Amino acid sequence: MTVFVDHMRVAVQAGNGGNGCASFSRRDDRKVVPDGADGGDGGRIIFRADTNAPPLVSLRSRQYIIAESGGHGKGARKRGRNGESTVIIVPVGTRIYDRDKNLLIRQLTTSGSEVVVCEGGRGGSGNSGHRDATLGEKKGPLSLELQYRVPADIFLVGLPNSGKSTFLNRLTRAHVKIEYYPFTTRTPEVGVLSFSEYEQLTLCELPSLYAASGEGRGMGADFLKHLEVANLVLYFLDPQSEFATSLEDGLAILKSVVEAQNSDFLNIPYAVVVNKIDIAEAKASAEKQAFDPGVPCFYISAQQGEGLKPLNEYLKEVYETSQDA
Ligand SMILES: Nc1nc2c(ncn2[C@@H]2O[C@H](COP(=O)(O)OP(=O)(O)OP(=O)(O)O)[C@@H](O)[C@H]2O)c(=O)[nH]1
Ligand SMILES: [Mg+2]
Repeated sequence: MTVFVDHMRVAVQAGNGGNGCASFSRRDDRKVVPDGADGGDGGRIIFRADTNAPPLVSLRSRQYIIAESGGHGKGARKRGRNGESTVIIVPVGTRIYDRDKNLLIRQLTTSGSEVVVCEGGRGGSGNSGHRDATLGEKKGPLSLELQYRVPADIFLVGLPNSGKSTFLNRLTRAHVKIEYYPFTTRTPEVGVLSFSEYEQLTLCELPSLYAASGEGRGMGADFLKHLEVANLVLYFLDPQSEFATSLEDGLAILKSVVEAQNSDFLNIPYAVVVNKIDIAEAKASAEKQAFDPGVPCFYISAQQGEGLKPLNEYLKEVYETSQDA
């Protein structure tokens, strides 16, 4: 299994400018003239996001990335060649920070978007045209922090074994592993829900939470930082869960773990999904409990496909609202 890494440090350095050349040649009329050419510019460092990029962890083997320097100028007005720029392909959802300035340089949110983080050094001037020959500009290292946030619209946050993976697999083309035991999903899992060819929402299942997650147990809470980019959270509950005494208790547990991570996350719009209503006892127990009437709540069976229509319609509305925004 590949390790899921959501931050990485790299140092980059643009290419140095090539030196300008001091050279003289004798013309046919025997006059000596300067003919040294300019040095080429150094290559730039560019980050480009791509949906097919390898995960951030693949940069681990490239922790110091240097672009090519410009060639030195030569006599007879031969300009040095420009250095090749280095393009670093990163996953969509990568944010690039300048570590020394503690500054966000860019958040790459769409495939193909790119940013030049370092311009190459300028080539020095040659002495042709009676200028002074100068050295090329030298570039130093730039220390960067890359952070990755799963680029999803809707996040599934729930109690262990509540059926998040079953739901994700049913609504999207994801093939997430489903087991009868809890904590099967150990890293964020993504699927795309398509309403039509161009109308899509990305769903992301986060590893399960339970009461002790708030005290740092398990790893579920650590992944909650991905909610920074969420438009909607679906809280998943199972009426017969061994991890809560009731549906309300389950929701309270989930919200308190989320709040402990970042209280702003409680302001993200949310809906509650009560799953497994194909089990008679689960359905009966769910019917006895009511949530705050202001909270959209859906009773479904992800396994049997029951109750999915209203939830689908709700998600479509969420999609349409996000397009208007
Ligand atoms: N009866 C019934 N069982 C379900 C339903 N949805 C999921 N299950 C079962 O519940 C178990 C857990 O399902 P998952 O989809 O893996 O649940 P999860 O929330 O992703 O769980 P973890 O990621 O492992 O914490 C599996 O045995 C599923 O087959 C449902 O609607 N009805
Ligand atoms: Mg799962």
